[in-house]
Amino acid sequence: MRNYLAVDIGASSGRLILGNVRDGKIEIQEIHRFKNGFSKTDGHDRWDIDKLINEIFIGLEKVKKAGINECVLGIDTWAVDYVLIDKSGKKLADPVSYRDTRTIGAIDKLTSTYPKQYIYEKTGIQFLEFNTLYQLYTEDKELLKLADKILLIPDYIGYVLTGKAVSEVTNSSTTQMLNLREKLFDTDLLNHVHVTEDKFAPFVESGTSLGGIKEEWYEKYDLPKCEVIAVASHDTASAVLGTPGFGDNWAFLSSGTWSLLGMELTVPNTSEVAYKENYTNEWGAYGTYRFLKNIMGLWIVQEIARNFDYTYSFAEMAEQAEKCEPFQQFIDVNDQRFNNPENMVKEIQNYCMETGQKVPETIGELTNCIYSNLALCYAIELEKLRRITDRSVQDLHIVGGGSNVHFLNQLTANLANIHVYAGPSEVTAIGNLLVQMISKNEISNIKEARAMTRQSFEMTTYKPQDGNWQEVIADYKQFLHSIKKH
Ligand code: LFR
Repeated sequence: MRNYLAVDIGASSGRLILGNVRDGKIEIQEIHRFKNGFSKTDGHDRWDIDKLINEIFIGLEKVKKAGINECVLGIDTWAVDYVLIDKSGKKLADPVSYRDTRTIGAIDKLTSTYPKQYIYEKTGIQFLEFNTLYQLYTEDKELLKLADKILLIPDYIGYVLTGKAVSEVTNSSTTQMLNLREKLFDTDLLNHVHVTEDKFAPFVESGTSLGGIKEEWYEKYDLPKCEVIAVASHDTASAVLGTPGFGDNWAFLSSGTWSLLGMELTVPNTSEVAYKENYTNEWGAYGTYRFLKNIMGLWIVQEIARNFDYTYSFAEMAEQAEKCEPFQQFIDVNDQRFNNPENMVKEIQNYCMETGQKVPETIGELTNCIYSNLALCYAIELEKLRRITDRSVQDLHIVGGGSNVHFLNQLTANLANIHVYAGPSEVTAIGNLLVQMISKNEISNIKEARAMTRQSFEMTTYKPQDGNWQEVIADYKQFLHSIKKH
C-alpha cells in the first residue's frame, strides 16, 4: 500500500494528512497540525515561511516515527503571495501577506493606464487588490532587481525541499498575469509591472513530479524517503478537486478563512456580466476552471475569536450564535474595512452604529451577525452564479472547515432555497491527495476520484425549511443598495 502525504497550509493553520487507498476507499489520518498567521516585521505583514517549513519537517519526522519509510508528498497553500529568491536560491525577504496595506489603491493606479476590462478579457481573473499583479506593482524595486526568481508559496516550499523550481498552473493563474489564450504569462502585463518572464520558473501542470527531497535534509532530519509532486497547489483548486459533486448542476462553497463560491467549468467565462460581477476563472487541474467569487468568509469569525483572546472555541461560538435571533443587523461582509482591521469586533460594532443598527455585543450576537450575513451573501451570489452561467444549480456542496457549522449550513439552505451537502471538512487535503493518487495511477481520473470521495466520507444534508426567507433577502438587498448610495 502506497502512502501519500498532503501538506495543506491555510492562512490560519497548516496540517500534514496521511492518505491511503484501501478497498476502493480513501482513508485519511492527521499526522501534524500547526498554527499560521502573519505578523508585522520591517513595516509589513509577513508570513514566517521558515517556521512553516520547519513544521513540515516536524510532521515528516512524525511520519517516519510512525513506521512509514516512503511516501509521495504534495503541497498546497493559499494563493497570490510569493517569495523572491536570489541566484543562489536564498530568499531575499519573508513573503508579505496579501492582507498587507501596500496594495491599497494599486488597481486604480495600474488600470488608469491599462483598461480594466482588457486585463479581464486576457486573464479572466477577478480584481482583488492583493493579486500578485498588484503586489509586484508595489514591490520594493531594488529587491525585485535582486530577485532571480519569483516563486509562489507552495512552489517555494517545493523548491526548498527538492531544489526544483516550477510555477504550478492552478496557483499561477491567481496572479492575474496568465493569458487565457496563450496559456502563458502575459508579457505585456508583466511589462506593466516591470517584471520579465524569466523571473518565473517553468510552467507545469498539476501532477508533475519534482523528484526527491534534497540530501541535505536527510542529513539534518530523520525523514521518510519522499517524492514531491506539484499537486493542485492553490488550496482552493485542491478543495474543488476534492468536492464530491455529481453530474453537472452542482456548485461548491469552499468554506475556510475565505468562502469561495462557484462552479467548475470546462470553458472560461469572461463575458461582460462576469466582468461586471467580478467573477474569476482560476485555472484548475485537468483543464478545468474555477468560476467563483471570493467572499470574506470565516476570517471575520477567526478575528472575533482572536479579539476575545481565544476564550471560546469555534464550536462554542457557533453554539452561542445559534441561541441568538438571526438577521438582527445587515452588513456587507465584503466591505474592505473587514479585510485587516486593527480590531474586528470594534469594526463590526462601528459599522452597525454608523448604519443605525442594533450593535452586537456578546460572542453569540457577534458570531450570529457574521453567520447571518455570510448566508445572505451566499444566497445572493448563488442567484448571480445561475444568471451568469445560465446553468441550473441544484445542489450546493459546502466543504472545508466551515462545513461543520450546522447553523450556517441550514441558514444557507433556507435562504438560497437549495439542497446543501456539507463535508468533507478536510476537502483540501483530500484534493491534494487525489492528484498524487492520479499521478501514481492509483486512480484513473477526477471523475473516479470524486466517486471515491463520495463513498469514503460522510456528508450531512440540509433541506430548505419554511420561512419568510425571500423577504429577508429583499430587505438585505435594499440595505446593500442604500449603503452604496451613501
Ligand atoms: C483561500 C485562498 C483564496 C485566495 C486567498 C488569498 O485560502 O487561497 O482562494 O483568493 O486565499 O490567497
